[in-house]
Amino acid sequence: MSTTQEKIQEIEEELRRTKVNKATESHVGRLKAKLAKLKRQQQEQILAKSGKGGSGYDIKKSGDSSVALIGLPSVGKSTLMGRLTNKESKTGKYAFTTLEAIPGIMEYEGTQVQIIDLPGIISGASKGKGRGKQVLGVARSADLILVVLDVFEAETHMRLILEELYHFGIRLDQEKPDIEIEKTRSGGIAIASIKQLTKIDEKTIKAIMHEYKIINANVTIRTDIDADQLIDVLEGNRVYIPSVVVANKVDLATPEMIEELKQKMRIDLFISAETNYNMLELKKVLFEKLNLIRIYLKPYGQQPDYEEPLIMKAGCTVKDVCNKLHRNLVKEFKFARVWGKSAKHEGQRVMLNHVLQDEDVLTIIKSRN
Ligand SMILES: Nc1nc2c(ncn2[C@@H]2O[C@H](COP(=O)(O)OP(=O)(O)O)[C@@H](O)[C@H]2O)c(=O)[nH]1
Ligand SMILES: [Mg+2]
Repeated sequence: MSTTQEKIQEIEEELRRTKVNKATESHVGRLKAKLAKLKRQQQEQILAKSGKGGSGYDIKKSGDSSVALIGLPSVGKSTLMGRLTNKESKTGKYAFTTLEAIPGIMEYEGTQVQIIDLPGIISGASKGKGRGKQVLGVARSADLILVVLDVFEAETHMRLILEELYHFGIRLDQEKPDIEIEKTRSGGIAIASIKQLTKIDEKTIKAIMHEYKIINANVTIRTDIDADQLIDVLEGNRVYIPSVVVANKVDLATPEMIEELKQKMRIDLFISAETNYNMLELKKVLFEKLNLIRIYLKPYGQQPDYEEPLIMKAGCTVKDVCNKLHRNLVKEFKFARVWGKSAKHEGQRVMLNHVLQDEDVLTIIKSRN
């Protein structure tokens, strides 16, 4: 019997050897599915061994949204955290200074954003090295990941971070594939794709699904997916999180260096936590990327509350608002009235599934019983 690790290596070797073309596509798809299953097994074994999370990582969510700081040790995460929030996090000149996850609050335009300072991640973090499991665990539940790079090592750091996040099931800046799988009793696999599929064919889809023991199903695909994305959906447990990438310590870099880096990779902002350079701009970029909207609640027969808007995620519905306000509100809901961008006319009568937009005014009417 070979070990999980040996099986993984065998398949990775075969994948490297195999040229991808029409003739091999479905075989490659099946190999990738096998690989994903083995890696999940391996991950489960490692995480079972590495034990419980320990203190400091059960972050209580506060604020309207949360941002996790991810970067290698000593790139300036804690210094940056102190700049963005009203809370100072301990810093030091040696690695692993941050011993736990420290939350703070960043205020911006009436919105409270929770910023979470984390220990630096190192190579192998997704396999549990250097408290990697806890750090990545916090990152998984964040609304946004702020990737902090050292401007002098931006490329290598980015590669390492992307790899560790990927192995931990975090899909950065990827749209969640829209796929519905409805298992049936017979008839094989019937595929309906709304968009034209340019990266995967029917035979490969079926081969991968067979690998997950799905023989009969109606599959509806609304994203131009590739094999890896289909495997992600079948594996489940993946999270799709947007990111902002910053290069820190630019006070030490030359303009030429910065220009060269800009050409090579995506950096959303060059900053210096030490000198405060671009801090306001960073707050703005984070806020925009979080994609939040303001809803003004108007109690029945009264004026809207423009002072303290309810902060919601873009794309939210009246139901989401009800759930945020009170856990029984959905049950007591009769209808709502909306004024603003999402309303067809002022005071439009809407139900729970109505999608709201920034600066809408909303009145919720409860049924009396
Ligand atoms: N020159 C310079 N040094 C910085 C900057 N940001 C942080 N540092 C320094 O880098 C070291 C590590 O910072 P720290 O915030 O503890 O990094 P962390 O391990 O990522 O949390 C400290 O000595 C900081 O003073 C910066 O923008 N410019
Ligand atoms: Mg730190």
